[in-house]
Amino acid sequence: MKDNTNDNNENKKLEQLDAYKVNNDGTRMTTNQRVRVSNDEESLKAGLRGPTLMEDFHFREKITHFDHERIPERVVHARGYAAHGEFELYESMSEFTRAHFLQKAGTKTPVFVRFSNVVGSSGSNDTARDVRGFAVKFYTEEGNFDLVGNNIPVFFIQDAIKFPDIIHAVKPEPHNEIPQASSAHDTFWDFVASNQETAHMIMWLMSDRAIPKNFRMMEGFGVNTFRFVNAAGHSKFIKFHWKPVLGVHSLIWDEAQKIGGADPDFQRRDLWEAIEAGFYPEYELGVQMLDPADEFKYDFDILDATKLWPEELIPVKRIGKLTLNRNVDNVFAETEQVAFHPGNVVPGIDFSNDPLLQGRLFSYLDTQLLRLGGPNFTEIPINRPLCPFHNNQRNGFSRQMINVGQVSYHKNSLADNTPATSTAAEGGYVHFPEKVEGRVIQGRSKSFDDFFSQARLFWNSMSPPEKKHIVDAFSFEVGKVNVRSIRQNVVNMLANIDYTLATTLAERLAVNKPTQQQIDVTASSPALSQQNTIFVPQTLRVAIIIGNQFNAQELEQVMKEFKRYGVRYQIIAETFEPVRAANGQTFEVDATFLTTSPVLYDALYVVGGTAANQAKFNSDMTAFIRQVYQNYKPIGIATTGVPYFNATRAKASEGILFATANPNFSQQFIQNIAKQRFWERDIYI
Ligand code: HDE
Repeated sequence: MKDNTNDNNENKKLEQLDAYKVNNDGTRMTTNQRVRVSNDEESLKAGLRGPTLMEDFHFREKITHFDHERIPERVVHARGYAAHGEFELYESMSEFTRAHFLQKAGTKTPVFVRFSNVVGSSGSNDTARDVRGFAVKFYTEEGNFDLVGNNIPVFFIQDAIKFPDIIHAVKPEPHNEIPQASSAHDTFWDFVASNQETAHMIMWLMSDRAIPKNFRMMEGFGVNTFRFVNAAGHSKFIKFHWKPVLGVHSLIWDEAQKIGGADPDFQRRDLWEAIEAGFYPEYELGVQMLDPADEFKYDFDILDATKLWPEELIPVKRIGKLTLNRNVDNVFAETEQVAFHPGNVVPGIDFSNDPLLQGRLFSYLDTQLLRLGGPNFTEIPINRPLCPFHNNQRNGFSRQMINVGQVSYHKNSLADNTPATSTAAEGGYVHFPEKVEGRVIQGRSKSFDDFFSQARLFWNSMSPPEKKHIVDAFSFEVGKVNVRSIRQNVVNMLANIDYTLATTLAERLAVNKPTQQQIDVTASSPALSQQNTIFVPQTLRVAIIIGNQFNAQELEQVMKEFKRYGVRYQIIAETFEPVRAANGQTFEVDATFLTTSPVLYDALYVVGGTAANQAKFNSDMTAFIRQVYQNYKPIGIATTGVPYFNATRAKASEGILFATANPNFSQQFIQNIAKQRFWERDIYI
């Protein structure tokens, strides 16, 4: 079988979508019946001041269509953003799986990826503290394979039957529909303390992972345990991972909240702009593989989705790269109508008995029936497989296929028993013949009972700044809980994970110290700390704050270095009037102090200078510098910028770099930008 992108790198999914695209530019307006419209501004009336007439079919069609424009938003993951791309395999995985798109090194498969927030409604703020969805649809020659993951490797609950409960608890409270896109409220924390299998997941949720800097710098995880099955029928248990090439980076809470106001579309804008600028987001696909003989080798149950497989125990093998290289043409048609389903697999990829996964296999197809209005959503262009599909399913709302012929049943003699089923050798999907036995029972395996060991493993793995962020996040979130007994229950629960964490919170939240002690786990997993991630300057964004009468040569030298390293920058000034250097050279302004905000940048270059309203300029400069300083970010100070920095009373410390008498300024500044944060900084000025 051929791969789905040809030698010219044309993406077959994009070609398929082309057939459905309509461009209205330069056309005449018509109704949906193709009648040319003569007037689109005045409805048909009985007299100029009279009532509108029923006969006005154009008016009725236009209004009716508008009235029906909305579809239900996703019950979870409503806020999302997507892009097209391709997946290229590094090496053949035929030893482990028969999936065709994983057979030959270099095979490219078109993909569509939708990132999302879980809790907020579709218009909510991007930077809310939340889990992020990372859903990938591979359009393979054997059909669509959906890897519907999150940016956190574990989940809140162990059995899908509790999914409506956790979601009801975290969504806005039903009596007043408050708060939007936030877990910082009574019902969520009541659920947590009443269902302590959530322990591991809430440690991740309170960590920096839940406020990713953007979609390009976060990991993805399949969470549930799947299987690879090879041509000989041998299987491995697997976990899927996505590893971002630019490393895993996060916002800090102060920024996340302020960005929510300054630019609620921060993360979708970031993705859109990176792709438009040719900085294509890249992620490596990794798999952890476990021989079925080792199923019971570890102190966690591999079917329990509240547990991860430590990478130090079971290594992540990187098998290919995903590149997002094209934005959508129409967000509704593509991003909103795309329908993911963990049950969309191809031969060679199979399921485990993870009770969360088993429930998901039911839910996703079911939810699309409501959201997309019936069973024919697989015919919507973004959902169509690349290969033709044939079966005896018929009719339903908005059917588009015109199935010809007399026969729509199996088995038959009239059509020579076609469409015919296929054996495994012919490419048919044959479920892995796992042996199962047991009594019918509503219960949970004892091996799922340890809620705290991995929660503590996670805590042990955090660096000091990461731990501080977790304590602060708990203080914020549980501090928003009104009912004291819930705050107490949460603190008591956390004492199982870390006694010091729990007592610090008890003090901050004015509840009693916990009586229980933490469990005895000393292990840590370095792979879990963002301190050990990749730090590179590429695609980070610098704010250049500037007046007039600066040194043009100095500025140009730094901007040249930015370009060399793929660092993006914006020139920010008092007005949009081009700024003028001491030598008369002018530079275009990208934003003003009014139209942008310091929290939107990764680093700051203080150039300074003169301005028409010097007092206002000085005050705007000081506020900008202080905010960046307090967010631990790198600051570079040009020779003309020194007085502005001094005026803030900020301390010259690590991450604060002066150009004065420093021939290596640009190089060092780039290194600081790559480092992103200087946690040792004393930010209280
Ligand atoms: Fe989902 N989830 N989920 N989920 N999920 C949905 O399907 C569900 C779970 C995830 O961008 C829904 O089409 C159950 C884990 C993503 O369109 C729904 C359980 C993981 C997306 C649903 C889970 C996910 C969804 C809502 C068992 C990480 C967005 C709209 C407890 C591996 C996909 C929809 C997109 C969406 C059910 C748990 C990831 C209701 C029952 C674990 C990324 O079907």
